[in-house]
Amino acid sequence: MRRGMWAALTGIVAAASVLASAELVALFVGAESSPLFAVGSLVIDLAPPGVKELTISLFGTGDKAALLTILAIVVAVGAALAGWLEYRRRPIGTVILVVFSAIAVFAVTTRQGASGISAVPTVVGMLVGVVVLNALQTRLRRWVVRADSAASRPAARAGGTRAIRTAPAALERRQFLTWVVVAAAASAIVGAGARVMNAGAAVVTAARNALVLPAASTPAAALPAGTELGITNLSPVVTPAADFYRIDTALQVPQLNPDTWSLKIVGMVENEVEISFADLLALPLVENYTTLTCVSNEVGGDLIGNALWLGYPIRDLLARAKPTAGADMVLSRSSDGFTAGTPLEVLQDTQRDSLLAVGMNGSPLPVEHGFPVRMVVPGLYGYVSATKWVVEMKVTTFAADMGYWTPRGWTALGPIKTSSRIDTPRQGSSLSAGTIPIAGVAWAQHTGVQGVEVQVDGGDWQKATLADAISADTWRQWVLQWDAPSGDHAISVRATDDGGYTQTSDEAPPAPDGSTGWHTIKVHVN
Ligand SMILES: Nc1nc2c(c(=O)[nH]1)N[C@H]1C(S)=C(S)[C@@H](COP(=O)(O)O)O[C@H]1N2
Ligand SMILES: [Mo]
Repeated sequence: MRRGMWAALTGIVAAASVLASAELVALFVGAESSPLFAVGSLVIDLAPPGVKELTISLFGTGDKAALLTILAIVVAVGAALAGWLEYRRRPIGTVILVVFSAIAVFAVTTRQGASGISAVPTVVGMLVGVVVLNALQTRLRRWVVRADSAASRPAARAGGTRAIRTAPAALERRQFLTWVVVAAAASAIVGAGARVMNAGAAVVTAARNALVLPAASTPAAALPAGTELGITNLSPVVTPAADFYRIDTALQVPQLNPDTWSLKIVGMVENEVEISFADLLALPLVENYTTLTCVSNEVGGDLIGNALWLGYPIRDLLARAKPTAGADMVLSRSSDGFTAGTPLEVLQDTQRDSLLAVGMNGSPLPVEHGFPVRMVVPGLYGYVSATKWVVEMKVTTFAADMGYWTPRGWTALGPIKTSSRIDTPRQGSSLSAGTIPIAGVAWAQHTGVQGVEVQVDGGDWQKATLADAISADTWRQWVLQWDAPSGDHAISVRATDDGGYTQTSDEAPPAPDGSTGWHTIKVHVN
């Protein structure tokens, strides 16, 4: 009887470890991949109408809590049974655990918007659970074996050695209990912590989904027809948010609730300003296309993307705060501590729409791109300007302060270097002879791209055809129709900006202030 209860306990602790490790992994895969609520939702969806009405009439608005309590009881009873059966006969309990997990996998992967990766937390949880169950059961068996053998030994003969003979049983008992307590405590702490964080993330995702952004009072002009060349494998002129590169130091994407978000402007200002999300949305917002680029982008790399941003001009907020004489930098800070140092004059420039952005391509910012508010500054690399999850702007000086990357080997100022990339054909591709479009993108943010030239096998530079520009703040597509002779070829590209600068052939790595050199690809024409 007592043994049966200990065995049942191993099942409950194993189930707790399944849920705890699934919650932990869900922190990284996404809160919606947590099996706990997915199973709850599945039960709600599958419940016949009568049952639903009954629970609502019984528990009223507490119906969700009631459902979760019932679910917890079902899981606990099932787990206890699994532990007990595993003890009676291996591996029945393990099989039950796997079946329960499979139901949870079904629940998470059939949710709306789920993908295969949504199964990962539950599968990891299941594996941990199997290991925990078997480890605890092994300990329990050892204890039982020792205890039984001690009990079967005739007490009379043992005499003085009896204490020594029973010692192993006590030792095994203590070991078993230690394992149970450690596994249970670890599951409780890790599980509760991760659950709180996942619940927070789910709240933020729900707030984002419910958010309807106001229309811009100064909308962007409609995209000119000629900005898109329509060539296969050429990057679209506007990058969908889902394909937009992502760079940040956040191990875990910060989850900021727009209801409690605020931005403070502090430091060398006459008036400190604090603005809430609602205040921000009530201001006249502007829209513009800006191409973001990461300083770490290698020649030919893909750490660049163009989007339509909706936001409030930072210069107008700074005007309220009134920076004092001598200030030359704004140190913006994100909720997770990242900072960027941006020249004050760039943010105050009336010719440049530096935004406190709330929208990306017509939707609220995706959480991983800075929800609810980020900075977007045309012409500067992201590390000195594009703070996501921004919560503070400190007006200061370059002499007094440094952005996150400056003491780590990157320059304090980060204007984007004029550059260009070949998107098609791909490096190393094998093509059939004939006319082949060589096409790509070129950028010189806030200066503008004047021309793009292509060179084949070190020959003359040939002028590519440029797509229409959206603005000087965005990249531009280009194409050259190439009569491809058979053989091996090297193709290079270079851009010239509106300042008259033509890309240098000198190759420089990204550190400390951005890569240079021509993007060159090799192809084979049959
Ligand atoms: N909070 C925060 N914001 C950040 C960063 C970061 O690490 N943390 N990285 C910056 C860098 S280096 C770049 S290139 C851009 C990238 O923005 P994206 O991820 O939306 O493309 O964000 C900038 N903003
Ligand atoms: Mo970056």
